[in-house]
Amino acid sequence: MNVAVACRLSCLIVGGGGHAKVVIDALRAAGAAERLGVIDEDRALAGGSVLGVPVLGGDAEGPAARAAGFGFFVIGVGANNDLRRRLFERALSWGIEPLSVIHPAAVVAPSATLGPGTVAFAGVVVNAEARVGSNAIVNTGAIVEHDCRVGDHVHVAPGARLLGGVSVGDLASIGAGAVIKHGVAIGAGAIVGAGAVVLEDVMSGIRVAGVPAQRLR
Ligand code: JB3
Repeated sequence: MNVAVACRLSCLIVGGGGHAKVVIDALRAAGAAERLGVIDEDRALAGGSVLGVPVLGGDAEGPAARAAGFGFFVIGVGANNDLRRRLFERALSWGIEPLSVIHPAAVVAPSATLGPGTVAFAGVVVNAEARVGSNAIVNTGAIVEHDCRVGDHVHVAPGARLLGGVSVGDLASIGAGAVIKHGVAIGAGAIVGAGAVVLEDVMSGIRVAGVPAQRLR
């Protein structure tokens, strides 16, 4: 696992919007900001910058960025887990490696693991023997408690709390401030609404919201 620590490397951020700004801040706070570049499909951003990081162009620039020495990437798009997955696979095809980013104000237990490309922002706690997959977002202030199993391309939104032993399938989204009760399983691609309190398993692809959480039709 390549973790952005106090070392110097060249990292491409794929997507240059709001989520990318938090990624850039976390990379800088982790002291891994020798050289950063953004690629974004919005032509209006080309030639500009995001928090002072130059926008190199769109995804077509990926191979050229690799040739120019960008050896690592983080997905900077936050809003759409399936787009994040596609961009993650596209960036891998350029021959660059996903970087895991842990903000210094995050607490990740030594026995916990974060997969490649996963980000843990300020105020996050990932507790003992929790496992988070690749290209996941553990967003600001979220808690992933002991023995949790969080899949690939999952978004745990700000302030969400996964209690002990919770499992979350690939591509699922856990909304801001949601609480997932101990041992509950959230299926792949499921969506848990902001502020929901989930007391029972949620099947793959199902949307739930409310206190206690109920299926949304
Ligand atoms: O709620 C929080 C704390 N964060 C949200 C985050 C998780 O999701 C945030 O408030 C936003 O709701 C959202 O952040 P994101 O994904 O950065 O949204 P936005 O600010 O709209 O920026 C998305 C950027 O991705 C835009 O600049 C798009 O042009 C760019 N984009 C879209 N498709 C792409 C692609 N960039 C590349 N390189 N490739 C694409 O295919």
